[in-house]
Amino acid sequence: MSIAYTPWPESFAQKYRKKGYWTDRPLLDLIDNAPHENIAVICGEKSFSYRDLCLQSKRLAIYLQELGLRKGDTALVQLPNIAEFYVVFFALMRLGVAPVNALFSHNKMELTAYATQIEPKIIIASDEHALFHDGAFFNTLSALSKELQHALIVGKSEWAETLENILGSSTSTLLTATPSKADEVAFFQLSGGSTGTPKLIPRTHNDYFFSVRRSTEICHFTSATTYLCALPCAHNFPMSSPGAFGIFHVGGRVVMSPSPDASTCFKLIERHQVTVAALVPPALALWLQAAPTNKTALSSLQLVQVGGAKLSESLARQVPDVLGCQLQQILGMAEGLVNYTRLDDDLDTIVTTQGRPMCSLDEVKVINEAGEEVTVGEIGELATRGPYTIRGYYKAPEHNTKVFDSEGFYHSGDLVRRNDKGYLTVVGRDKDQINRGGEKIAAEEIENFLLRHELIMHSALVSMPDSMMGEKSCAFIVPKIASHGMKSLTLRKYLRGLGVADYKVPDRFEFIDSLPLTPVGKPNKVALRELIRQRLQLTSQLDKTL
Ligand code: AMP
Ligand code: DBH
Repeated sequence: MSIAYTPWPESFAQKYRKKGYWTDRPLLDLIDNAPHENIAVICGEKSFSYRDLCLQSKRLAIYLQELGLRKGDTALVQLPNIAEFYVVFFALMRLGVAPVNALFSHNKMELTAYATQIEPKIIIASDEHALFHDGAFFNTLSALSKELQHALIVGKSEWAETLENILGSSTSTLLTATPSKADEVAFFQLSGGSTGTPKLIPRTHNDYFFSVRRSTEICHFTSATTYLCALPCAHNFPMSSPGAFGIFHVGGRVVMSPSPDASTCFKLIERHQVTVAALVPPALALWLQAAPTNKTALSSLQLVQVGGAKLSESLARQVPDVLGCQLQQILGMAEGLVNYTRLDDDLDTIVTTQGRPMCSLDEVKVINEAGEEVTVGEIGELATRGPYTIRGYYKAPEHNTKVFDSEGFYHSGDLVRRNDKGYLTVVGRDKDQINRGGEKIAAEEIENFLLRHELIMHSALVSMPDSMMGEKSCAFIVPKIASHGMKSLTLRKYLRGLGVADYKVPDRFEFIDSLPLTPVGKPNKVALRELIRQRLQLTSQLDKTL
């Protein structure tokens, strides 16, 4: 059985194959065809050669095959930045089992939402995450999802089988399974989303492999490239732009970092002579602050890629001098389209744009509210289709009719300006999402959680400006009664108690008597954003005068 997804129309599929973009090879080739002696991943004091990745993923695949996992099944995976993330990923690829790779910061609510959608047969998680210290959460999930029968823990566990145990034991069983077909779903990416339920993005081998391959060409990755994976390894950016998968494709090295903070990363860069790092803007800002006293540690660094959220021109301009390396801006999305500034672009292009699409068959429209294309330099919404941009979210027919038009273009909700050379600059957003330094928060999801609170009548989540993160989140709350007694602290505790990921808990709560409304009666978020901006300005003025 294969996993359902919205396919590209046959005429497009033919075009992508003819051009050599789709090669009908499985993602498994990324490690199976790599030079086996090379070091693939360095993680703490351990290093894994490509041979290690192949053997370990095979051993795990045999175990999973014996458990009864079959092509077309799904898995829910949640691991921190460790080499085993790739062992697990490629083991699942060997069987044609499609994982959702949840972020390590995700919690009960997110994992439950994913499990409900994919009905996984297995959860593969880490003992480092509190949810998996015992079997309670697994039992709750398996009560909800009847397919869920197995758990595997990376680390120590008293209630589930461990990866270490499996890799340490021998077997005489042969691996008989084969990967899913290249035009079938390989795995699910996560969408930052703007709706109540987080949407899943089915990615096929063909489309993802192309995006990885083309990215390595644009970024000049070779077997001599050493890449620092400091962003969450499951995120599309460090996975595929060109990310760890790009490194595997060329036989280079990935160095895992548990966090993007400057002191951790600088030590790893120096120790392993890292040449490329990928960051979100807030992490870059911290690196720029820390770099002047650590210049020698960074001497191997050639390229810093920045994406996920808008990078200010002033920070961008500091990169060459302060970090002593080149900057590349990336506007990407887990739905597909990735734009890169090119390594040989002039400095102005690199610091003022977020790049241009990676291939000639990426079709990009910049459109006004009537859906008409605007002229060069004018602001409009970015809509796109192409060889690695999905045609529909997983099992979301209603939402799909809203964000994919009749020609198959994905309407990204990003407001951009395109210059005469096709480079895009992000100027805003027309989707109900907060981009908290690269971490996306769907407003509706949090509003729904808040509405479950017995003392809350209405809620609206909006972005507020923040010098470090670019944006933070502010929840406007209309209480049901005047004597509600709610405080920010109690609401934070309430959301954490529900099991919402920490980064989605609002940074600020504002209690008001009623929400301003638009003429059609929806919460007027433009007015609310303006209100919080003014309040913040007032507080900072007061701070200055005191
Ligand atoms: P997602 O759909 O969750 O993968 O998030 C992708 C979104 O992140 C894009 O649609 C943009 O809104 C935002 N994004 C990614 N890269 C950049 C960037 N370089 N500048 C501004 N926004 C970005
Ligand atoms: O934000 C993103 O989703 C993103 C940013 C840079 C992305 O998916 C990517 C590169 O591939």
